[in-house]
Amino acid sequence: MTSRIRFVRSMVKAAAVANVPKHVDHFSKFSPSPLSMKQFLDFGSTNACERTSFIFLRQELPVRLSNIMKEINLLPDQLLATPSVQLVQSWYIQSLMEILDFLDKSPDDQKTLETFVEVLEAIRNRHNEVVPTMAQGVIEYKEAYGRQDAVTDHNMQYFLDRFYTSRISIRMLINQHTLVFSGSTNPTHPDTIGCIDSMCDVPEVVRDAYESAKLMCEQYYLGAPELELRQMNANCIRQPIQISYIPSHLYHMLFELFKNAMRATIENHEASRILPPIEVLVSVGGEDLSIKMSDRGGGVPFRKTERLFSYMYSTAPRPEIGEKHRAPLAGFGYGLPISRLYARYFQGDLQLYSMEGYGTDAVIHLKALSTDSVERLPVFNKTALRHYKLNLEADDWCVPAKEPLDLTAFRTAK
Ligand code: W6P
Repeated sequence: MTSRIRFVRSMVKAAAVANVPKHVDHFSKFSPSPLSMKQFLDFGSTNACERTSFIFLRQELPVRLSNIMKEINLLPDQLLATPSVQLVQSWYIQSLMEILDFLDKSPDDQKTLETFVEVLEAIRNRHNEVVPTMAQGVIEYKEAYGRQDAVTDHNMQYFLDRFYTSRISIRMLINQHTLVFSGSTNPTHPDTIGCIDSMCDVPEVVRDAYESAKLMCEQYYLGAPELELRQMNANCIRQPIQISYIPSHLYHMLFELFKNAMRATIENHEASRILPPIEVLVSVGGEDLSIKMSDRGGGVPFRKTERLFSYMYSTAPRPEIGEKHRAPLAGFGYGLPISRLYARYFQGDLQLYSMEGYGTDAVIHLKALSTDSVERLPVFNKTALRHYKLNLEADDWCVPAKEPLDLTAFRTAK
């Protein structure tokens, strides 16, 4: 390449990047359009139309990207300026530009549709390392400012919950389009459409996740608690428990919970020979499908349970090579907060009920009906903006004093 061509290309690229804020302003004025499980399934079934999906995504992806890019821009300067966050931001800019390229392309051109799939796959790969990179940004911020105050923790939590939810949703859209329209259907799993299983067998995913966690656990502790699995289908007794869901999301949540439950169980029973089993109950009614996982791992003090979901508290520098042997079951990275986002993404939740001294119940609530399973998405608006603007005010609950109040001063007043 001649230096002149290189120069012209770099000017063209710089001009495109300079235009990005305008596009972000434009697309962030739209609210993201949450899809229901049924809509996801329809995109991939008989009346699947790649053209329709293309036209939807070339608008919806810029909307979702721009909404969250607005919030990235509102991060405190000390965090926004870290190399890690700058890198993540450059990925978002690049990906947005690549999708915007399709706005003036014809949806009737087969070549356009093919290129679109390739571009989406490239975007997905570009963003693979977003979670550890953002975690690195949080580490850099903590090292530079050493602050672990409640306000920073709250703001960080607010942003990262929204940011990671947005990321989950964008990857969901990309996965569905690329899986459904890159040809082959999955012959072994006729009920799957893209990454959704319309007959996801929940107890089966529980057993899969248990077996993987068990293998890891046995490697590091030379043993693992047993699984006791019960199920209750209140609609039709003794029928399998199946819902429309993304098996990989469910597996991710359960695997994380099993790792934590196993570690707690083993570390709480180091002295004795017997390990109490991990009990899992899967129950489905008219509205909810709930999964309760109970361990007898000694529990966590109530005061500390919120921290298990805190990005700020659970961000520690990645394990050194030397202490690698403790890493896999160590947990308490971003596993729990992100698992909770997966549950909430389709209107469910993940909660921990711990009783210090005994053990912990972790409960995943999912929607049993595909009509209730609708994406839960962040939207950038005035309410969101307020969260970033004013949070430096005094708390509206008293701070307990360290020393008891001296009441004698009041008694003398009579
Ligand atoms: C614990 C801590 C924890 C977190 C998540 C799931 C289960 C458990 N058990 O002791």
